[in-house]
Amino acid sequence: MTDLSAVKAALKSQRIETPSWGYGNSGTRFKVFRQAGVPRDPYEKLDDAAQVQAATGVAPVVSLHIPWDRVDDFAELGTHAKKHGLTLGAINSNVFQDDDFKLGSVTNADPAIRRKALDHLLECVDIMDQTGSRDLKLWFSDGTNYPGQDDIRARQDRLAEALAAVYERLGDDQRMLLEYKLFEPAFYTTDVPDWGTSYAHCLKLGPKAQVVVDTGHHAPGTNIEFIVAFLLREKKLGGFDFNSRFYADDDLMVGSADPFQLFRILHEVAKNNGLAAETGVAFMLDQCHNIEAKIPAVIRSVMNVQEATAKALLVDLDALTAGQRSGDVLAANAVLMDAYNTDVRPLLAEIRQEQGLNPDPMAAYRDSRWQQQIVAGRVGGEQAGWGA
Ligand code: PSV
Ligand code: MN
Ligand code: MN
Repeated sequence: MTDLSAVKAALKSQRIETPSWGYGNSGTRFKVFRQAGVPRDPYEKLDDAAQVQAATGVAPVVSLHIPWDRVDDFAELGTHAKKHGLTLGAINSNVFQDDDFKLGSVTNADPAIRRKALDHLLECVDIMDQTGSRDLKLWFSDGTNYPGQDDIRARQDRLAEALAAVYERLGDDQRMLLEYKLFEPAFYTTDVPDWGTSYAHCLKLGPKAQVVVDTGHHAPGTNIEFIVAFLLREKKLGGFDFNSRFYADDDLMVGSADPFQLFRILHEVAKNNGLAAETGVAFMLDQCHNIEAKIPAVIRSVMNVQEATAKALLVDLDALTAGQRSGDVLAANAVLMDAYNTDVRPLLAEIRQEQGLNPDPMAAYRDSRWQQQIVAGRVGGEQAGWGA
């Protein structure tokens, strides 16, 4: 039997981190569709994130991307966040949008370019000191397009050297999260293509280096929940970049294409104590809302993570273990499916009411009339966007 009060407590204490870039304009390489009322600077992105927090109560942390969110005074940005009941979360580094990094950043054959990339990563740690952020998220677009283009092994050596220098610079309460991605923009080799490569580097670096699982960064059919279970067992799961995909790195709303997969992932998290704050698993979104309204899309995404988490928490672990130990394949599978097939929306509505929130976060946002306010008020200036 599951203890409903424990389930409720776990759902109330879960924290879902929203990405600053999810509030800005974005698109594909074919077209960016600009939306009215989109933030013009990082301060306004936080104002929008505050609306998500007001509607859901579980999204008080916002990830930043440097240089997209560069400001003169990060401490002041932190104060602005605090005024809105928010804190600044992971600092996402960016060594993929500078012409110098065409052939790679930290793995580039040219030592001067490697130095430039490393300096950016170290600057991100300086920013973390000012924002109070715990996590530095590292994603490298580094790789090659053609066989023979560069030495695969030498690039690993260069990567290891840069990671060690960043690791050395981290404070006692700071971590680096190494993200992997199968391909894109590199199409032949990628220098951190999979969890195994990320894990091997993190293991060598030490306890402050952990793997981040972006759910859109695998080959189709990859069993992500296996990766999650493995990394949790090794205490190397730093967090998630949640999003959803049909084909490649689609960055769609988490849980939209395959809610069952999201449930399976969160079952491994819940079962292996990954929801406990002290485990340090960061539940971040990494999404772009190209055609849908952005703030409601982030709210919907937070709700999708909550629903999958609620179902995961409802799994009757005693019955599951009994089925597994006795080799009753069908019984064990049925326990999991029973939880997945439970409609948890009334439970989540009840929890929200207990927290003094509107039971329907989408309605809460509509009723706030924030959308009308920003469409009318945010005129002039350059709207922020992916890469702005
Ligand atoms: C790369 O595809 C990635 O997932 C990394 O996390 C980047 O920082 C992010 O997307 C930007 O949207
Ligand atoms: Mn990501
Ligand atoms: Mn991605």
